[in-house]
Amino acid sequence: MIIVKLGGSVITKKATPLTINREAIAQLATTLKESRVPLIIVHGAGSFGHYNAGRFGLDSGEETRNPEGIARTRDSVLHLNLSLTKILQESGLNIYSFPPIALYREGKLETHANKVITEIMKINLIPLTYGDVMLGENGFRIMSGDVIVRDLAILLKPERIVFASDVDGISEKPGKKSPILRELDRGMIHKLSFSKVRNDVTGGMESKVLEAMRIAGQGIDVFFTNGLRRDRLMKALKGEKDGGTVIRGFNYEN
Ligand code: IP8
Repeated sequence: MIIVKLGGSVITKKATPLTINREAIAQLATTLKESRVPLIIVHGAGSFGHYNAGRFGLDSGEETRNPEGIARTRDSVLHLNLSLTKILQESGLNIYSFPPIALYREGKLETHANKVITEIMKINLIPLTYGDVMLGENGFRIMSGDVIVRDLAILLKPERIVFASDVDGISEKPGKKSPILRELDRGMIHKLSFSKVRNDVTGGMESKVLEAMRIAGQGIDVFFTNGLRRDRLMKALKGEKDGGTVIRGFNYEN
């Protein structure tokens, strides 16, 4: 099984609030279908959730007590989820979508999540969940889809993880001049610098790379690929080189 994170930068037009990227979703749906790999999909909130979370000052680090902010952010995430599910479904992917709260209790992934996902996948349905405003241990907070991917990876030990965004992979510095790294290892992390995060309340690429390192530390390969490019996404799904940047799985003891 492979866990794919469909980043908000692929499925929405990040610079335009509340706008989905219909063409990109239809194209990636075809690639996902053609890959024929058993999938779990987690999607980001893009110009839906991040827009409203930003507008109402909700932050991933802190508990939030703004009922209108929570309601509006959730509403926009649900809207995106429904639109995405519909397009994936129309492309022939049989999606079973559910909110992450179905898997968590007091901010922690429950072990019964394993059974939920296994039962869904047993009959060739594709589990789909998403970054959301979640009820955690101490009230509501924004939970990034990246954190859900990390928690699911640790619980389910998939073959690999694919983070799909609108760039080809990770480079040492932001900007087009710095080439995409084929592989990234622990020792290189401190050398990386990231562009300033805009329209994103959960920390953008930097926090994604940190979550990816935690996943790789469980012995699972993590790929960063461009979800807008069919060839690259397909290679990453298949675990082939040139799919983007890969962080090879390792064990902390080594
Ligand atoms: O886009 C963020 O999820 P992400 C969730 O996966 C909300 O980081 C509600 C902004």
